[in-house]
Amino acid sequence: MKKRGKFITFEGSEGAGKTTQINLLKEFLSARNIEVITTREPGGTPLAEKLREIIKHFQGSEIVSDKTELLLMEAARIQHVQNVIEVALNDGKWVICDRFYDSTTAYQGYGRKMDLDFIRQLNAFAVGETVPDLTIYFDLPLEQGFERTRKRYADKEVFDRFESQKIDFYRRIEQGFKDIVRNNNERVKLIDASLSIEEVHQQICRLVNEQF
Ligand code: Z5A
Repeated sequence: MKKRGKFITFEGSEGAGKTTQINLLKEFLSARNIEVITTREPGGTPLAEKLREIIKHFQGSEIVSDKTELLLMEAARIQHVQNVIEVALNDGKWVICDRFYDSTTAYQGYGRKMDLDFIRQLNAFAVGETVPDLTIYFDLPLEQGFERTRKRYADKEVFDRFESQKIDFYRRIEQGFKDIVRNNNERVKLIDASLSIEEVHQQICRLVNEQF
């Protein structure tokens, strides 16, 4: 039987640099002959990607309840864990995932002000034993993240359901992530995401070398 792979998740606010760094970590690990898959949430399977589209871009006069958003996130996660993450880990591959259940705690729990204990139970129901071996939290002042994504927004006429939220929503999420880091200090490690792309990459490589 193959040795089970490692499961690494990246968390942080919008524009923190997660996607950029996931690609660099994949290159770093591949150069060490480690088989890696990269994936994202919500999404990662055909059905979960359809749910992502609905979660992010549903338009029309019908109001999307926060409860619906939460359950769609978890439904997408169940598909993803079962059909992609577990399969890869059991096959000895490492999995790097852009956001995972800490985002649900931060966005739906702190951001949408939904019951944190209920979210903890739902997260556990969705993932079972599939918990990350390491979570890297990208610490970046909100304004700096907004500045990084500003160019992307300049050409946009329609914003998705998260991009159109007010600053208070994002402040609550930031607080949520800070609490998650403090309460899970064995699993969740904070890096300074305000540095250059190369310096952030070096911090991540150091962490990965230390942990595994
Ligand atoms: N969501 C949720 O509510 N509940 C959940 O359970 C889950 C998710 C799983 C997914 O959106 C949304 O779903 C998200 C939370 C919610 N909504 N929000 N906000 P997404 O996947 O579209 O968005 P994102 O995860 O926030 O990713 P992002 O905006 O693409 O940011 P990123 O991946 O962290 O950053 P990046 O694309 O790598 O970099 C952004 C720009 O900065 C880019 O131009 C880079 O070239 C630049 N960059 C990157 N690093 C640096 C450094 N170090 N210096 C300078 N510039 C840099």
